Amino acid sequence: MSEPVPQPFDPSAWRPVEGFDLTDITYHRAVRDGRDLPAVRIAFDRPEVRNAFRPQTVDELYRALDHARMTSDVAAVILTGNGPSPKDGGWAFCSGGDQRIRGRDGYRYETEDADPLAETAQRREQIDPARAGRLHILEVQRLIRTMPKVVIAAVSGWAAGGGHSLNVVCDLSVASRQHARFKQTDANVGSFDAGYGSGLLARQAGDKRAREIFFLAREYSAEDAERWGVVNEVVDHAELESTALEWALTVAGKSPQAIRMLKLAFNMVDDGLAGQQVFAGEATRLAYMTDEAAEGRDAFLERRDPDWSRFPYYY
Ligand code: S0N
Repeated sequence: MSEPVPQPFDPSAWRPVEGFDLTDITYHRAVRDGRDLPAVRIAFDRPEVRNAFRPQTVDELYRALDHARMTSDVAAVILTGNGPSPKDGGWAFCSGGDQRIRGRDGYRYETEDADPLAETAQRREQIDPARAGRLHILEVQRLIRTMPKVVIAAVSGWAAGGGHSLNVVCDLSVASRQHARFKQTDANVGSFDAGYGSGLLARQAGDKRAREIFFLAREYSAEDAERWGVVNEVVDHAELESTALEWALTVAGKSPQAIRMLKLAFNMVDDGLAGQQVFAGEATRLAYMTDEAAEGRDAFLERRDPDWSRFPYYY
């Protein structure tokens, strides 16, 4: 008898988020004693291909992340990969773009068993020219990066290619000691994440190490990833999601405004004017709450000169 596979996912701790018709990911809200907790779990659900993403996957991922962004009582998002693979028991966080359909992003699978390479008339009809060649995983990266909430990668298995980059762009990462493995395969398959996937990796691991990870595409372990700064902590596989949830709830115990400002401040130094714009939007929102800003607005509406005398030039 083989050992039972330890499952990091505890179904009793989560309920499916309603209103989503999903095929490629799962989306859950944390619950305890019948009450919602301020954390959600989004998981790739294509374990038979090491959780590679196709356009449908990316669309679903974006929708779930954006819903989490706009849900006001959600403080943190856990991003992970379901497993194990029904084929061979392997685990994956995400193995990046589905190489069978890369560059053919206009394709929409109607059935799971459709041969992605078969150029049938029926398949050609499924092409949406508006979507052809879309690299919209980068939109997901930007959403993770700019959403004013903490996104935690729970690396349940392989993080390869675009999946490696997704781990890099998450705010915090916890990795499975037994199953997490890392490999930046982009250059093996003629692909290159020349944005966050390489730039932030160099920030995290150092420039030489990041070049090694991309140029040599060697496999590295969860312990290596922790030592190099690509993940925060390595835990036993069975404890992966309970650890991620504990972190999410710890974040939820902090001041929401402070967490928002901190995340956007961490980003700003690397994100140029785009980062400044996101940070500044939050600063403007805060400024609107002051009596000083209200005075400017009211003076305009009341057709009088503003009276700034109550507001100091120096704090
Ligand atoms: C992950 C690896 C290392 C795991 O190896 P292992 O454990 O030996 O498993 P395999 O036997 O290789 O795989 C099991 C089954 O899963 C299929 N599969 C695995 N990965 C993919 C994939 N990415 N696409 C399609 N299928 C995949 C295998 O074929 C196998 O299937 P069966 O059982 O039927 O034989 C190893 O699998 C591996 O190296 N995978 C490929 C990793 C990779 O190169 N990914 C792509 C890298 N590039 C990107 O991700 C770029 C995409 C992207 O993010 C992007 C960024 C910027 C701009 C555009 C894009 C874009 O969207 O393209």
